[in-house]
Amino acid sequence: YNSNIDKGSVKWASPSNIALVKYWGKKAHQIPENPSISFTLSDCKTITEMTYIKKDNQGFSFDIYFEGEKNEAFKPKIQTFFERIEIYMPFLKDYHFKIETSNTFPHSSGIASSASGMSAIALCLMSIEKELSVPESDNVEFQDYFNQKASFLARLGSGSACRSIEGELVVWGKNESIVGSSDLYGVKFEGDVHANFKNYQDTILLVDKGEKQVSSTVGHQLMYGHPFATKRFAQAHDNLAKLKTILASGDLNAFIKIVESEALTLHAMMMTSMPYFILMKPNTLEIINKIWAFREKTDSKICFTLDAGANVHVLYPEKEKDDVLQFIKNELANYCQNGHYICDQIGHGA
Ligand code: 2P0
Repeated sequence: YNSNIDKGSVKWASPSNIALVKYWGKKAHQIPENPSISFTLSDCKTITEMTYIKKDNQGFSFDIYFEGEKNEAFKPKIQTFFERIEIYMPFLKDYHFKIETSNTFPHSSGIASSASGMSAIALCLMSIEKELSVPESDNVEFQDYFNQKASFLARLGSGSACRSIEGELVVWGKNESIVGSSDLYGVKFEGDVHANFKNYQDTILLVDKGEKQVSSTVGHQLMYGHPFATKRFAQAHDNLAKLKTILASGDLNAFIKIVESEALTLHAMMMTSMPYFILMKPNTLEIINKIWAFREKTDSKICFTLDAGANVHVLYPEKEKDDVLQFIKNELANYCQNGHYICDQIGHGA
């Protein structure tokens, strides 16, 4: 690369994602124990600007600013991330980086910002790599390389982040039914997707905005020696293969079964690990029951999924938007902290 460039700046906006088949359990080097698939979101994003400044002494350094203020809390995770990727990004050691970042969703909303945040930094680093490259390339093959390596790097920051580069559906983890799938990076789901899933909606109900008691990184580790681990990892493979067929057929009843079962299984793994823990709150269960009751009395195809937290992601077809938003406003909003929820939908990537 061209190390004569003294200074430059790049900027990316990268979205969050919500898993349909969940990643829960990993091996060394951020390799997942099972494959996962997610909807890329559209409006919930991290916006990151990265300035790089040439320095004389060897070894990378960085400062991070979150919403305009210098932030020390994020430093250790990014330090670990840079150490993991240094070998793949040889220019890192010659620069100081100023990372300025903000989210489109409210801070401490309980929405995981690691996927959008880490993917945004990975993309910035790829753009810097491109600017420093001689000669600079820009063709279709280069774009594939760019996205794949961005996803590869993002995975080393946070596993789920590797699913935030592209849209609308991304698979991460080797699985027989998905050609080209890899444990090392996310790949755009290239299978048939029925029109029922076009502009699929995700309204995120903010049940608990507080910091959760057990981090995902610790949760993943508790899958080592977990009594149900082997069965769970096999089940995820099976559910991904089934979901591939469902995405093509547009069978929304079958979609609901897989997605809700995956969410509850994720939390069942938490409740049956040692030490055990519970991230759902009473209002999480109230909302789930309300969703089930609504489905009983209408012909709605609304369903829920959960991340590693108490918030509920309400998924539904675009054509039900008016009815479901009315239902959420009337019957679910009062279970949310300060009545807050965020309307998002499936997106196209960073
Ligand atoms: C997922 N989650 O598939 C699952 C389901 C949360 C629930 O991946 O340790 O922040 O940084 O690799 O990616 C959250 O875990 O964990 C997660 P690390 P990550 O989205």
